[in-house]
Amino acid sequence: MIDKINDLLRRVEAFKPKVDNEIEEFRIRMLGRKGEMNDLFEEFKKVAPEMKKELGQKINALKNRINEKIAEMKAAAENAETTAQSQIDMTRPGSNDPIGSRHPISLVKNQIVEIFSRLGYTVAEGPEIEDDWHVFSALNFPPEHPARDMQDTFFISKNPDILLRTHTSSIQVRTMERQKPPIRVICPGRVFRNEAISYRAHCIFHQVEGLYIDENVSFADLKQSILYFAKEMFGEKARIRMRPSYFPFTEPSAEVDVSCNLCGGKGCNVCKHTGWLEIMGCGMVDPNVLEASGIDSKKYSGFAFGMGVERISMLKYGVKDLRLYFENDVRFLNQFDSVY
Ligand code: 2NM
Repeated sequence: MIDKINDLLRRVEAFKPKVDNEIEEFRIRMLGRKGEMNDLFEEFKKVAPEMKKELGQKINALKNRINEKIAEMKAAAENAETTAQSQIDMTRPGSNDPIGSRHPISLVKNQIVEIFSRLGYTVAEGPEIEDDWHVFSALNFPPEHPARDMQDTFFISKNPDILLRTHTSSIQVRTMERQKPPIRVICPGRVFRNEAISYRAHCIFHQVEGLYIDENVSFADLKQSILYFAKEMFGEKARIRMRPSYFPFTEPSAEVDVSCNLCGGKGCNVCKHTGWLEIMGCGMVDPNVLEASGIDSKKYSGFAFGMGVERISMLKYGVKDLRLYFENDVRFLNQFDSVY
């Protein structure tokens, strides 16, 4: 029996784990229910009584040594792990997370706002859920106007009429109600119209509208402001023309065209061989609209204009299909740089 004990001790001392989980295997093989120590204890039962004291001490010493050895091996394994961690090169450059680019709608919206801010306009915002007064009635829409139809406008409730705004003019009404002239505001925001989605229409889109009210504001002021905007947005060579039009809230009203920036006005596919691209509507604010918001139309006059951000962005970047703007395909979005 003494040989067996010495042999086991030698094997315990010689044991070197190659991987960490061999330590646990070793513990089970030595100390487990069917392990080598158990065999020894079984054999010990049969040992002659006069040998029991000496052999008992040796077996106990062996068992202690095994426990000690296991603790040593575990400590060494842990130590190796810490050493490995401390060998990570902390000076290596980190991996780069791409931060993306600003959406072309935000880009163009910011640019429009920035151009008008140079003319002294400040940004005003308002609620997307509006009442009839701020979207229609205060803007001189007659009671039977088609925009008031459920077909064209998303109503949340009828009587009282609560709806999703169909233009950001409601922000301008709120501004006129709140502020005394002179007023110079630029109003960006989402608007909602009940339209089928196509390459040129969506039920949610973005507008920027502007309003300028003071004494002696004229149509000439309007035209020069729009020309300045067109040159800043589409380049110094841009020219504009105005065509008579109709809006309930302006009189006179006009549509604004900019010379096609792709063909320089010679005629191409984008401008449908006319040399002109329609970019916005505008006009002199109707006296009824001024009075509805508590502004003296005898003393003050003003102009207003409105444009679709998607449309401006499509014309500026030559994007042929509106749906690209809300598919969130990074191959499309990556193509726009984020100066604004
Ligand atoms: C347009 C075209 C023409 C407009 C008018 C007003 C207000 F509030 F002053 F009456 N806000 N926006 C306006 C005028 C909007 O968008 C095509």
